[in-house]
Amino acid sequence: MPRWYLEAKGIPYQWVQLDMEAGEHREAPFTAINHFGKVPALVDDAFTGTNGEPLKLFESGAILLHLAEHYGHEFDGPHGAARRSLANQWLLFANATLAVALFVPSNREREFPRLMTTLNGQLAGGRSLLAGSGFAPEEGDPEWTVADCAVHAYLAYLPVFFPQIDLTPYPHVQAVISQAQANPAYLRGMGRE
Ligand SMILES: N[C@@H](CCC(=O)N[C@@H](CS)C(=O)NCC(=O)O)C(=O)O
Repeated sequence: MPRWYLEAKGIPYQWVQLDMEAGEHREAPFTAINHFGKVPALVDDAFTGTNGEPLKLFESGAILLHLAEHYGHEFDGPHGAARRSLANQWLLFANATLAVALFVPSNREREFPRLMTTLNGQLAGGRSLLAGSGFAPEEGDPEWTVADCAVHAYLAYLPVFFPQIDLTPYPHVQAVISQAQANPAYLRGMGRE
């Protein structure tokens, strides 16, 4: 997700690919960045952490919010505070609610149709999730936001991890998935271009 955002916003970055089959993510030096040994993680040397070293971040949602604030400048405008709160809401929804509904099998049957039906409505007309939240974009506001990045990225995982799931009841979700799959920044973010 963070790599899609970096690509979409044209933010320069250096990508470090770990050999996860060999367990590189569970060893030093990576565990000095994320003690839990999970990806993604970010080192941002434009910011100094509390120990005087470059700022290290883990959790995709925290990384995305950092990028959206400091590089995407999504919260600079007159409604920046509200936009930030909505970004927090959608990132927590993506990582704490949507991901759990998709990837925890015991939750999938109960939660999936309910969440997809509502998301399908929020995505109608190809609008940004912030617009779906009743937040009318103003001139200069980004139309594709960090909230869209996080939620669209999880939706785009669906055909990859669960090709058996029938998405035809959710045409707006299907449209978002097709757009992501044809989006050059998404493909670069997935390392496919
Ligand atoms: N909630 C975390 C999830 C991190 C996570 O579980 N990453 C997986 C890859 S998607 C991982 O590193 N798995 C390897 C492992 O746990 O050893 C986030 O969004 O960053």
